[in-house]
Amino acid sequence: MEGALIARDKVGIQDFVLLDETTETAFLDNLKKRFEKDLIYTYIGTLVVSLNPYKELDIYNPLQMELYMGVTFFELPPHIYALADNAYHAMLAELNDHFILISGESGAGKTEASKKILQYYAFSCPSTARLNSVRDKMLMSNPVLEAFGNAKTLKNDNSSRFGKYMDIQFNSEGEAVGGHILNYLLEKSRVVHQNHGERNFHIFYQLVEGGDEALLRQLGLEKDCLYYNYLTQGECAIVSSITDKTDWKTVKNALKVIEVNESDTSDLFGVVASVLHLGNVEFDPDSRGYASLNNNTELRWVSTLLGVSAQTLQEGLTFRKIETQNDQVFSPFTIDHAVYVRDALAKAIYGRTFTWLVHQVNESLENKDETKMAVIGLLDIYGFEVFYVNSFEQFCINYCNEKLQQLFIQLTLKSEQEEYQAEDIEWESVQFFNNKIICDLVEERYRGIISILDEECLRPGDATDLTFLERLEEKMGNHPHFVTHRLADITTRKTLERGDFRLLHYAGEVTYCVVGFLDKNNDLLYRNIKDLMCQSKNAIVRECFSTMDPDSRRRPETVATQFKSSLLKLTESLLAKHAWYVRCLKSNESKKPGQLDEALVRHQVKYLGLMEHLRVRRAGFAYRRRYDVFLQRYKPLCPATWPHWIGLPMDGVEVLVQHLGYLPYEYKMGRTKIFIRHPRTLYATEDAFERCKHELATKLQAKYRGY
Ligand code: AOV
Ligand code: MG
Repeated sequence: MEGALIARDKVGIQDFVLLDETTETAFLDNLKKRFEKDLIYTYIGTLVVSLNPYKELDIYNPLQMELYMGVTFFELPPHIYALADNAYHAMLAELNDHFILISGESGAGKTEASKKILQYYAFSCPSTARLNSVRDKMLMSNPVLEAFGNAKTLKNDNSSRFGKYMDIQFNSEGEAVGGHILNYLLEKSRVVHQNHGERNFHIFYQLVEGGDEALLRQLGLEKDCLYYNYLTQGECAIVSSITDKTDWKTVKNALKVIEVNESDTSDLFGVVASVLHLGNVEFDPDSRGYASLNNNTELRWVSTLLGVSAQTLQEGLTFRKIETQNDQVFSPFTIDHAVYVRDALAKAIYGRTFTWLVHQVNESLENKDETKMAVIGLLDIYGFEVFYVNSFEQFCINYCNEKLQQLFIQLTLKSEQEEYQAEDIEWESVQFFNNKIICDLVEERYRGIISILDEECLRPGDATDLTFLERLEEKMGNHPHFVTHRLADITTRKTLERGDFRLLHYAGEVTYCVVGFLDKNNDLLYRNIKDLMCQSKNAIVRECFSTMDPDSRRRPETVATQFKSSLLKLTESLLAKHAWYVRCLKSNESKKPGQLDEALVRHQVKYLGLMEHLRVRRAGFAYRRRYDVFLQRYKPLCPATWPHWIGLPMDGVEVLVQHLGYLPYEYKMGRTKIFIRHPRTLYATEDAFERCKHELATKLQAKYRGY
């Protein structure tokens, strides 16, 4: 599993570890050469680099899957199946938990990779008739969660707007017996607002486009996406690459597979429709300029679908009732305020329903009676993203990517170091850019951006987004990764607005606009609206609102703090597992098939730390392999080991490499493995092996011709 036994071929090198030079140019040349031949996967040792081809390749069929089952890592051309298969067999052999970290920026191919891995397990793992349903549920959880949690953005037509970590649980027979999903921070703001060229979550369009007449009538919906305010802000409701109608059928079927019953399904569509109706609830100024409902039809639909009183809902959207000891005071809303409350309700209903859906998937995937032996976790989270305007959501998403990069750094350095130590081999360290400084900047207690944001959120009185920015400026001072208008030099100042701050992330700089930070972090909903939802006759809404606020007197944790804690928990659990990596690269910004934008790819190679990873792999010893495996492959090269070696594999390897003329500095003998310093040494051995095979084959042919 550790290093390639594959020599150069016409289509570049299959493992970067075997490149002659470790320059960025050589790295990119190799990627390019392979990409031109539709070879999108290349290894760095056991890490898979994947370059998005933006076109369907015929490399994911059952025949291919079969090919990769049970073969050692480097016997076949690089493939994500090889990684999946090796993680699986390692888990079975070592009886411990593994996880596959799939990372890369938005649109690089993470979600596709995670689906391919899941499909591979569904195909290749043994299964009994009873366990087939677990397999189907696992596969079918994808279209459901994607419908509700993915959307078209400017970066990706099917962009994940939530983070997902899925454990696949196996028994000792290697059968998949259950699963569990953890979801991270859904980008709820999309429900009520989409930037130009972007869409709301897929499910809305699927329902409107795909729902049959009877269902739409029952939900009071028009068969026209353009009719709905929440679907039209991005001005791209219909996109040719997205097949809403067909996807609707898949989702409906998938809901059955994951055991959402008819009544829940009907309530679920009720929620989706109620959000659309809410978006069309509009306000006009009354005689005093306060908000009054301009049309009751949409509100009545919301009240019907959610099973709540229309009167109370209308009141909740237009004024606040403040109870004093002897009196009731009515405080009417301005139009902006009413819109704000309406949107907050839409986001809350949708966000909580999404969490309900994940619970539902988990219940159906729950392993009820099998003994779980170990798990393979799949991590597929929203990738690093930079838009023209970046807000609280991008701040959270990019912070999450910093954490994953930090995890990668910790694990790759750690495991490499541990291996050398375990094998008693001297270790030469390689310099990394350690992004811990940026993680700290965001998350450090009392001093980090999240803490300062929370303080402002809790500060009574005049706290605003701009006072938050001022506090940041006071506290961050001259932090090398933080810039604002006030702290910037003249050249930078031109590109920064007064309400912006800029973070120099590991993957590049991002300018965040502070507008909405406090609000989104607080994510508050008025008490009376919450109470109303607790009385909803829609079972999902009732459940979501009554069970999720167990202690309503305590102020809930802010969004960013909750997110930070959940990422911390995730990191801790992942550190206890064996890691495998897929690093996804985006080939071009315009989603064009087969096109490679060299500058874009080079930038990703840089910030993902691929060159450093490669150097670490090669620092001391580029290649290592267990004695028995090495001996088994190369023993024909030495008369003393061919056809059989009697004795310890380690001694056999020593005899073999002496015979091959390895110089002392070229290799080291560890406890269980041979370590080879330079790929050239291995090339020579591999070339000799190829010649030897050829000679043997010729001899055999001659022998048969003789008969
Ligand atoms: P992401 O998950 O990394 O972005 P996706 O996996 O959704 O990116 O990939 C984006 C698009 O690229 C897909 O919809 C496909 O059209 C194409 N694509 C990706 N991988 C492949 C592949 N192996 N073969 C063919 N096409 C592919 V995000 O969720 O936005 O961070 O947030
Ligand atoms: Mg994705």
